[in-house]
Amino acid sequence: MKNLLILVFTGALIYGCSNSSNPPAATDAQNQINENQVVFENDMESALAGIPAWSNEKTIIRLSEGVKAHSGEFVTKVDEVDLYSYAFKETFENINEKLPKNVIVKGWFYSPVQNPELGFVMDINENNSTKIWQSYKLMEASTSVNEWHEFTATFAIDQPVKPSYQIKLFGFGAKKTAYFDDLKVTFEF
Ligand SMILES: [Ca+2]
Repeated sequence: MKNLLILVFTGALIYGCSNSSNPPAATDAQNQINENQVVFENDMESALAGIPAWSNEKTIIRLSEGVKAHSGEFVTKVDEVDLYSYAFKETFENINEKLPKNVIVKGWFYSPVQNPELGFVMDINENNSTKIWQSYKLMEASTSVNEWHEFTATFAIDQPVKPSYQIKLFGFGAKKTAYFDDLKVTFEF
């Protein structure tokens, strides 16, 4: 009985420890706000565990020195090797029964350099053949470097799409380093 108690206690400790270093996926929620809105949020903290509808985990990094993450410790990074960030990637039929009219991406970016090509992209494709492609420019000449900036990219889906089409949403750095954190994707129907 004593052994069993120790075992149970150790188990609780291990569970407690792993739980504190890897917070539960509460912030990776998909929320059906109402019949006209579905929201996906991701703060990158649990991204390495693999979250449905998100991909490109190799760009998720833990920031330890210098730049601080906007939330927690984890962000997604683009650079000369990884041109595209961690991405939301899903087919329309897996998001809702209806097809979206608008997609709104809110998030935060951080760039150590002026980068006029830094953008957030919506790519809608059929079997990897692009049907709609839009990029939202993130930096103006007056945008400060080495600081987190909030952005809101609104993409109108103004051409016919099919339920089987896939949508990808990601940051693009044109081979320069930048970080993204705390993405919130809202589909409006
Ligand atoms: Ca984070």
